[in-house]
Amino acid sequence: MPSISSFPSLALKSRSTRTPAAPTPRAGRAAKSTAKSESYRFPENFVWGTATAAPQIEGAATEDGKGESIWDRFATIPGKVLNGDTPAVACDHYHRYREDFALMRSLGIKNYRLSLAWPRIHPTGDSTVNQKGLDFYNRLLDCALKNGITPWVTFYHWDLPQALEDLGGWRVRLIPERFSIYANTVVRAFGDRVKNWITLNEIPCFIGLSYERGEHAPGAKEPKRIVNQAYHHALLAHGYAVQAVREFGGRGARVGLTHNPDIAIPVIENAETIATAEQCFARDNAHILAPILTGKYPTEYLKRCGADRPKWQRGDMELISQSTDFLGLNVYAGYFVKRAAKNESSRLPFPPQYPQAAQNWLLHTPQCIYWVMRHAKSLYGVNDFYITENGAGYDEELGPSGELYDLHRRDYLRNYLVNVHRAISEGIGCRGYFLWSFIDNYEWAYGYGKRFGIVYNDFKTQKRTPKLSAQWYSEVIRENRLL
Ligand code: PNW
Repeated sequence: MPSISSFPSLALKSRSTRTPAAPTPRAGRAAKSTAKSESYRFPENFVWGTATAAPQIEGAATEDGKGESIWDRFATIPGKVLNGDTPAVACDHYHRYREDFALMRSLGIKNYRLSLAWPRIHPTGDSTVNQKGLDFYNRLLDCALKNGITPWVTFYHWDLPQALEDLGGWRVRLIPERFSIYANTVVRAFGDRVKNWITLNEIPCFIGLSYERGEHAPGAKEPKRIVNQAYHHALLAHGYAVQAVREFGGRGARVGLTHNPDIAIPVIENAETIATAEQCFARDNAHILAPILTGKYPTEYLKRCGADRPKWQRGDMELISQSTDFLGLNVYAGYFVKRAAKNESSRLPFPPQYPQAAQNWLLHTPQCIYWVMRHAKSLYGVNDFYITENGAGYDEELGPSGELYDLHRRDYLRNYLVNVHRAISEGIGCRGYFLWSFIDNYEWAYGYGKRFGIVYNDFKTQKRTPKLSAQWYSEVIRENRLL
């Protein structure tokens, strides 16, 4: 089992090798400075974790009966993914999960958000089950638990079985119905060991980027009416997954959606700008948060859609808005708003020199992680949040002696966590934080070019090397405070 100390490049010290601080003669001063270093402490039961997703790390794309996913197909279309990278091998986690859990354990990571590959379990998307797919996840979950790692399982992180895309994909109502079969299968199979379930990852990405903008699999550019209907079908899938957990999840099972909202940040924190930001937040997320949390599409949203509004059937809104146990939030970047005169936009443009990570949407806006929870609490009364993703991607290489001092990532993460702490200190119920990602992985249309991991992966040799940020995060978890 690799321990942290088997990665000597960062000279990581385990707790036992630490020398206790020597008593200082100037006791008064020392006491004061110790008190100071206690700032940014997190609540006792705060959940610290890391996150990944099946299609981004597993590989083994055609092994043991796995069916083709829309990402397996999309990646082979020339020009769709940078460098023509495919998820066929990724981090080869399918064969290396034991080493990966050992590494996680050595870093002190006790919560792990992963997703299950639908096409591994129902290869053609109908009710036929691939036992070898279930066997794999049985082995994987057992291994995580043996290492003291609690699994947080996402049903759907974008890898639709290609066979279902061929039947119309998220455009058609058949897909949430098929999803319901899949959700039942996995909760029945794993509900004895999995108690934390996440229904869907980022509806705006797997509908908006995938069926409207054509940037993600299956690469479609549909008119508004079809897109709005696809959003509705995703909401139905969420409802079916909640139902599956309630029916088969057993004692202590909890479930929630993971959403990646557009986040308006008041550029000046005065009452009027805060109100403007909250209105923007309500409008931007009206098609997802309102139906799920209030059981209704807001009138303003339906007006905006006009003739392209989604159609729903009797019972849909009840299914969609069943009560959940938490709201998962993936938080990367927000935008600033100012008070605006009538007919003027409140949204501020980002100047060209504004700091960002290696993708143009990854702007350094740490306050957004505070405002997303404050807006959601204020608008919908939700007060159980998990940050199910937060992180930053860069172009990175190991240094000359095999180390990676990713000060850029440490700084990004720390600034966001300061804002998580602010939320908690104001009584907002943020219960946990999952760093995206445990390991560099398949970054969708960017292929293997953008690295989000706190563990570096050499995709040629599959050698894992924790970066400086892994050491930093490991100590943050151990101390339960920002360091
Ligand atoms: C999320 N955007 O995706 C996903 O949940 C992860 O699978 C992904 O690797 C991670 O964030 C980093 O990208 C996003 O364009 C992809 O705004 C694109 C956007 C947001 C989130």
